[in-house]
Amino acid sequence: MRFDTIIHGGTIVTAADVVRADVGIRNGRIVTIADRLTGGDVAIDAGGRFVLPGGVDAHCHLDQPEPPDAPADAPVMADDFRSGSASAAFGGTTTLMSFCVQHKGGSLTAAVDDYHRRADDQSVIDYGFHLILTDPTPQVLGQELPALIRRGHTSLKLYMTYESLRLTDTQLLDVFEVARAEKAIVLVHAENHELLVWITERLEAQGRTAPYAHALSRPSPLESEATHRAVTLVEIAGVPMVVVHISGGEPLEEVRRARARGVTVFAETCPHYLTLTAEALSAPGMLGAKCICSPPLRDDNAQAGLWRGIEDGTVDVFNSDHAPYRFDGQGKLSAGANAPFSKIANGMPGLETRMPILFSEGVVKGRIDLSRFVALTASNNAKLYGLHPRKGTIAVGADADLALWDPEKRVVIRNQSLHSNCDYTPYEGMEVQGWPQTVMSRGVVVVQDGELKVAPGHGRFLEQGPSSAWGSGDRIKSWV
Ligand code: DUC
Ligand code: ZN
Ligand code: ZN
Repeated sequence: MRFDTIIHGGTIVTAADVVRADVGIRNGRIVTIADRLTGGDVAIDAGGRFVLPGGVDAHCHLDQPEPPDAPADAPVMADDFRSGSASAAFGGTTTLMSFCVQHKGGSLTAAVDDYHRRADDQSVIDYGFHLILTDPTPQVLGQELPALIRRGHTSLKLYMTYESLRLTDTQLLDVFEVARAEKAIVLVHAENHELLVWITERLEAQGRTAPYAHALSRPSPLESEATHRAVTLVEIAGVPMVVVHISGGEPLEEVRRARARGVTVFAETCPHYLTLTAEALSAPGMLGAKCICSPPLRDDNAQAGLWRGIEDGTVDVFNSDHAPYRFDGQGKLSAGANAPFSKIANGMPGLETRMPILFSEGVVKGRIDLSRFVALTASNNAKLYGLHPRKGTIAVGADADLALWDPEKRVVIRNQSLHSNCDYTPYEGMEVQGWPQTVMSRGVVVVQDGELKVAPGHGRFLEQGPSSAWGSGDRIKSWV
């Protein structure tokens, strides 16, 4: 058999196995996996490295527009699909899922059309869109949403906080009802809005507006309560849910308890919650603003709880929540050089460093094995968001999206070596072990030895199938 490319001399890692084998690629797909292959137009020597499925980062924000009525000084995202996707590829990720936001008073379908204009012909890796639904009007619930889910947008993100994005519990239930009818999966940002506004008002009245106070304004019980409430709502409505960006062991416990009683709920956490604490918000001057995100960074105990969840299988997916706002210009401090924490854009960059950080802190430090690493960074995302088995695994028929991973390579993370347009990384100076040497998307080398090898537009839009969470039948019970 002839192949366009063969990869030989590597060790293939999937979420199930670790095997020494060669990979044969034709027309962008994996067509053979065998002990020894010859006959490739191109032969790539993996040189004993790991051959991993390219990462699937199912939580990143790229070129996300602000609402039309946002003030002129509203922050602007540093990365569009061009820079964001390149940054992802340099860190071993070959599929990204970004968020297409409907603004209140606007059409969801129009938001999707606009987001295609922002993404198409820009990305260097394949990409899909979760839908952020903020205004569940009868038109949106009755027509636009069902049509968009049938067009392959089978995942919806819903917010319980942020004035411009949040839904009430009743609205959440209305959306869940449609999600159930159309077999979509929901991603929920779980924080108790009224509680955090109430605390923020008191902190501001006391003059405590510096970045460190952001963490005080959103304590862990407020996230646990909202997680518990979200679980209750999806349990009643009968729809699968991913609780996104879980910040510590306490909210994770709500997921554990829900699962134990049979609720179909999944857990996501992110690199910053595993490696940074709220201490980072107390950096001199306004530097702590770099690490403002929501839910906020917490403490060692919360981190230890998350690691337990990574180790025992409670955490399903590990995503960056890349939300890049520059420290200069119209970014983090767009509302002023000494802006109160409540006016500082939430989020930090992380697409490029996501896989190296989990490999280094998880695999190298002996907390998880290689297959669990692949499950967390690629396979589980592909399954949950209807992209499996095309993405997230190494199997005959799958897209040849691969990362040839050097497990020995040590890198001191420096923003100047990363490829996002953000002007800082929260991991500046952190040493990691493990970095991809070669990254391929549909059989094409995208990154090789630190160089980008494809032009924007290589990446294609991905229509999602139904989430694996729905299984084969009606096993998710509804109470109504
Ligand atoms: N929180 C979010 O909800 N989204 C982007 C980043 C963040 O910190
Ligand atoms: Zn969120
Ligand atoms: Zn996010």
